[in-house]
Amino acid sequence: MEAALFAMVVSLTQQTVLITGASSGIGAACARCFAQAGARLILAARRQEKLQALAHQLNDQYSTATWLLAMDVQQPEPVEAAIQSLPTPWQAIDILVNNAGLSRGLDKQYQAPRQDWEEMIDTNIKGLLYVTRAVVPGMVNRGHGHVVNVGSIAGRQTYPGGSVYCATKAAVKALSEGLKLDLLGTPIRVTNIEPGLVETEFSEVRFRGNVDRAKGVYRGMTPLTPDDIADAILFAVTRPAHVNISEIFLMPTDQSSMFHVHRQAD
Ligand code: 8X3
Repeated sequence: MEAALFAMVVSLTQQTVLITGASSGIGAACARCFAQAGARLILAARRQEKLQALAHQLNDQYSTATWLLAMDVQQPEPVEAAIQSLPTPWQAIDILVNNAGLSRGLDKQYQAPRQDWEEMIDTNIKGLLYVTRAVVPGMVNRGHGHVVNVGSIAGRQTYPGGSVYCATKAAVKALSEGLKLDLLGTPIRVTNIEPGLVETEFSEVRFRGNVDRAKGVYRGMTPLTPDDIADAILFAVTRPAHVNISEIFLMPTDQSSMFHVHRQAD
């Protein structure tokens, strides 16, 4: 008998997926994408109203079972408590998407407000670590799991005014590599996804609600969408169990590096 050409891909039906920062952008797109693929979702974010609206929508559209977690990843004890307090049917998390992250300002390193640094470091590095620390031991005990960290092109190239944000994403790259090293010998997989320009609330948050400045980031070019990133993550988590997609680096066709973006004139 001929061997099958392609090994069976992993099905997401009834798999439990925890997504942080699920209320908008890439997190919400992952929720929709995983829901469509049949997963059950633990949606975590600070903004509960947005999570509730998303959960209703997913239930209507795909009959998705959801559990909502009011969680600020910057707070280690509450993160630990939230994961510990999951009801029994929700405790066995199969996939963790560490998506919660933000950027604040574009000030020079020697001038930036210290508070901006703290928020980025506390969310993008320490928050990711807190959630990982709370979830991965269960994966190891059950012998099953996949951690997806949302990194960035900013973890590969540093730009003026972005040094602390870029440092946090370089840290996500190192933490992804380190987690994979520490999990060697277990079946747990780790993926770092590194998008270039994606149009989300990201720039609005960076510029504290200055919509015009935020829109200028994507002016005259076609950025990636949150759905593009969710689609790439879906690819990584549905590969056969022996395949670990360690990194996915994706950019818009209109971008070739942090410093090279093709823009049409207005
Ligand atoms: C966001 C990408 O280029 O806006 O992670 O910093 S960039």
